[in-house]
Amino acid sequence: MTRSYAAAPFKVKMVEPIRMTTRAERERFIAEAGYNTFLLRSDDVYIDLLTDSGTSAMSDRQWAGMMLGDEAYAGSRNFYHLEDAIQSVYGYRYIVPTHQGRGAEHLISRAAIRPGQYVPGNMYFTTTRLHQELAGGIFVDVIIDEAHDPANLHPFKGNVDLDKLAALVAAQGADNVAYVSLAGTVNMAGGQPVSLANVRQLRAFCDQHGLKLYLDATRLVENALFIQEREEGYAGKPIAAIVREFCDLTDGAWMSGKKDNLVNIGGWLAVNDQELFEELRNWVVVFEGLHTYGGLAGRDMEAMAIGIGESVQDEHVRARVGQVRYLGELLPEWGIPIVQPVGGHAIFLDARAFYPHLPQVEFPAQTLAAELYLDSGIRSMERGIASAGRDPQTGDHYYPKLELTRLTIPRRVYTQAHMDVVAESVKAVYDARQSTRGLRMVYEPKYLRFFQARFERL
Ligand code: P61
Repeated sequence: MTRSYAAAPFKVKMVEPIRMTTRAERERFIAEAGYNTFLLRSDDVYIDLLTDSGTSAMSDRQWAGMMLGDEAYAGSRNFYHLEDAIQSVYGYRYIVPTHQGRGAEHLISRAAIRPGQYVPGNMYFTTTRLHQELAGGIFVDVIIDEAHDPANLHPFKGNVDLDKLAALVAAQGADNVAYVSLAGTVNMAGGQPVSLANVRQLRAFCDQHGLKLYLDATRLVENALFIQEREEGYAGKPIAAIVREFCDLTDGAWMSGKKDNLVNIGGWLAVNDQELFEELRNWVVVFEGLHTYGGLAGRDMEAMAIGIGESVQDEHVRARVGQVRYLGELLPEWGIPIVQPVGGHAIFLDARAFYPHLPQVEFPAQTLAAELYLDSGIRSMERGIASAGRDPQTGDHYYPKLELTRLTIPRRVYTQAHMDVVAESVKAVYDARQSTRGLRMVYEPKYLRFFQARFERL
C-alpha cells in the first residue's frame, strides 16, 4: 500500500485553543445564524473548514517579516520584496498589489472587458464572475463536461473544452470575446487541476484568434502538484518549475494571496503588457490604494513575499494536498459520496447524492452544512444553488449541476486527528440523512447572496 499522507514539514511553535459546544448550544447558534455557516461566530465553531482563505498558519519567518514592515505611504521596501518574489516565482513583468483577490478581479475586469463582451472561463467562481458581469461582460462556461459530474475520474477535470471555446468564438467573433479566464485549480469543480497540455493548446488557440489568456493563480501551486503527479514528463520536475512553465503560457494573472501565498490578507495582479499595466496601475489608486501598497500594510506585503517562496517548496505542497487526500480517502470507505478525484484544497460532499429526497430548491448543500455544524461544531460551506446566485439577464436562479458542501482545509493548521474527527461527524450526519429536511431562503441579498442569506427549516 502506498501512503499518500506526507508528514508536514514543520513543527508547532504556538497554539490557539478551540472550544467544543453542546448540541443544545449549536441548535441555538445555527438558528440565530439563519442556517448559514457564514453567519456563525467563529468562537462557536470547533473545527473551522469554512475556507482555506486567509486561514493559513504563517511561518516563524513570515511573522519575523511582519516586524520589518516599512509603513511608508509610497515606495515601501516591502513592495519591492513582493515584486521580486512574484517576478521570480510567477515570472510576470509588471505587478500591482491589491487588498485581496477580488480587488484584483475588479481591476482586471474593468480594464479588459468592454460592455457586451463574452468572457469564457473554466467554470465560474462567485467573485470572478460577478466582477466580470459588473464590468458588462457575459460569462460563458467552457470547462469540459466531466467537471460537472462528481463521480467522473478524469485526472484534469479543470481543463477547458477547446470545442466549446471555438464554438463561442465562431458564433460571436473574437472581437466580442474579452479574454479567456483560466483558473488553476478550479475551485467550484472541487479543486480540480488543468493540465499543461491543455494550457498549451489554449495558448495556441488564443494566438490564432488574437485573444488574451489571463490566469486565476489563486491555487496554482496545488495545480502544479497534480501536474507533477499525473502528467507525462513532469514526475521529476520541481513545483516551482511547473508553476513557471504554466504562467509563461499566459498573459497575466490575478491572485488571492490568502490561499497559496500563505497570508491572512493580500492579493495581486501581474501582467506582461505595459499599456495594460499602466491602466491597472491607474485604477488601483482609485479603488485600492497607492500602486506600491494596494490596500495592504507594508508588513502584509512582506509576509506575502516570504509566503510566496515557502508556497512552492515541494514538501509543503505535498503535505498540504496529502492532508486533503487523507480525509478524502476516509469518507468513501463508508459509502459517503464526494467529488472524485479529490482536489487540492477541500473535500466536496455531493449533497445531491447525500440527500436524494431533497430537490435543489430546498438547498441540500446548505442543509448539509447546517447538519454538520449541529452534529459536531464543524463549519463547512455551501457550494450549490445558493452560491450560484441568479442570472442577471433572467433573474432566475442559476441551477448548477454541482450541489456541493465544501470541507476546506486551511494550510498548516489542523492535525490528522482533526481530520479523523471530521470524517466521523460526516458519517454521523450521513447515517441520519433519511430524516433530514431541507431549507427555504427567507432573506436574499442582491450580490453574492450566499454570504448573508438567511434560511428557515422546512
Ligand atoms: C474561498 F464563499 N476564495 O474559496 P478573495 N479566485 C478564487 C478563489 O477561490 C477566491 C477568489 C478568487 C474563497 C473566499 C471566498 O463565494 C466566495 O481574496 C479561485 O477572497 O477576494 C476566493 O479572492 C477571491 C469564499 C470568496 C466564498 C468567494 O473560500
